[in-house]
Amino acid sequence: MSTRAVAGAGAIVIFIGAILLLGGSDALPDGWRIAVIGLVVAMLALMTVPLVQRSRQRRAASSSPPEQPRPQLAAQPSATAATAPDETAHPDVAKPERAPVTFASGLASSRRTLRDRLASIRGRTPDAETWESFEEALLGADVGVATTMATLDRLRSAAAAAGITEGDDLLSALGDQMREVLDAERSLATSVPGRDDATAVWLFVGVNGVGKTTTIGKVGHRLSSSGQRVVMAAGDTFRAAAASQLQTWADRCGAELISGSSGADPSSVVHDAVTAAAARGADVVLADTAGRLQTRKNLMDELAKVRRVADREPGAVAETLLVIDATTGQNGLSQARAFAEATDVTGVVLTKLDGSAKGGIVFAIEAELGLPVKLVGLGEQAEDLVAFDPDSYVDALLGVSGEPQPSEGE
Ligand SMILES: Nc1nc2c(ncn2[C@@H]2O[C@H](COP(=O)(O)OP(=O)(O)OP(=O)(O)O)[C@@H](O)[C@H]2O)c(=O)[nH]1
Ligand SMILES: [Mg+2]
Repeated sequence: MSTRAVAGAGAIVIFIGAILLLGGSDALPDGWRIAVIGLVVAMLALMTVPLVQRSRQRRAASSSPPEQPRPQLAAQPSATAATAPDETAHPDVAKPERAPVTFASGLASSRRTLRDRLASIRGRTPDAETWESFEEALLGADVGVATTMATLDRLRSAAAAAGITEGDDLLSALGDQMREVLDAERSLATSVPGRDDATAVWLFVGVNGVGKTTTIGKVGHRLSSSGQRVVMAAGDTFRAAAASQLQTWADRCGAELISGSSGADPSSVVHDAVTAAAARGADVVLADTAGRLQTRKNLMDELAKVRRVADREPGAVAETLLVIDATTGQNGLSQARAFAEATDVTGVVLTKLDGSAKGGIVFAIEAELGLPVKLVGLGEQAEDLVAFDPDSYVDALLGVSGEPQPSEGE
């Protein structure tokens, strides 16, 4: 029965009871009088119970602490700032010491994969089996069929011309040949020729989850540490958590973040960021963009528009960096082709090389597409970004010189 019904019935019973009781002592026999009194008392008690309950609830509510925000579920690794290490989250917990990440240590697993295959080449006269081992080794490191075949053809000619009769010399010749291919200019521009006064914009593009936002965080860390003033543009307006992920990185390196509302035109966000950066005299704008499939024409057109707008006064696009995940394999090549067509890519950032045995993709990208690999991601921390160094790359990959790293588990 509801509180209202009880109150209504109670009121009627009390009213009738009062008339009967007050109507005169003769109106009711004694037995009935006692029954009516009992009924009235019972109804009064019934009506009081909900009132007492309600007042108890009110008292409890006023003395309880304010409602806490609900704990967030852990986000997907590629989806939010939770993927970025947050030192401020546990200020009292000392970070464990960690060996500095080096290019060679990042290539350890690629080298491990290659080492056994290349071992069969060393110390013996090259024969059909040697060439097969070469082919397997290069394909296994994700150099790709076309580049592997072209490389081995050139190597055969070079070996014949130089009269090479030792497997070790053949490996050295391959190293030389790779260095020749990897001779691109790799510096990162902070100005555009003829537009020195414009604010430099570095645009980061690529498919979903390759590490664009993380790379911006790492690059921001690098630039800020060297005294540059950085503004970040949250050009990924597609994914709700993208701006807050970038905000975490911006906070960490003291950069300013310019973002727009969810679903806003990414071009306008980048334009706002460039305008703000120019007004504040910042050195470079690092512009994030939403991940997109290279096969989606409308999304590639959107990217071309972002680039055009970013390149307008007061900004100038100094770098368009295509971010490629080293674990993706040969699909990275088709990504590179499509993005280069849409946005004039000036360089490649190869991420996640730390978790990949496919370091050969670098060679394929440069040999087939002529795009310089400028930076390499070797982990998830702010410091885990190094410049690409062709000599260390060839040495680490082929084991031509330099001893295997202790981290290789030897
Ligand atoms: N091991 C390793 N992980 C990396 C590296 N770079 C990025 N990651 C991780 O890759 C995941 C995706 O990184 P994001 O920066 O969010 O990738 P994104 O390209 O911005 O993703 P979308 O915006 O969703 O397209 C995160 O878990 C990063 O921590 C790297 O060099 N090494
Ligand atoms: Mg992102």
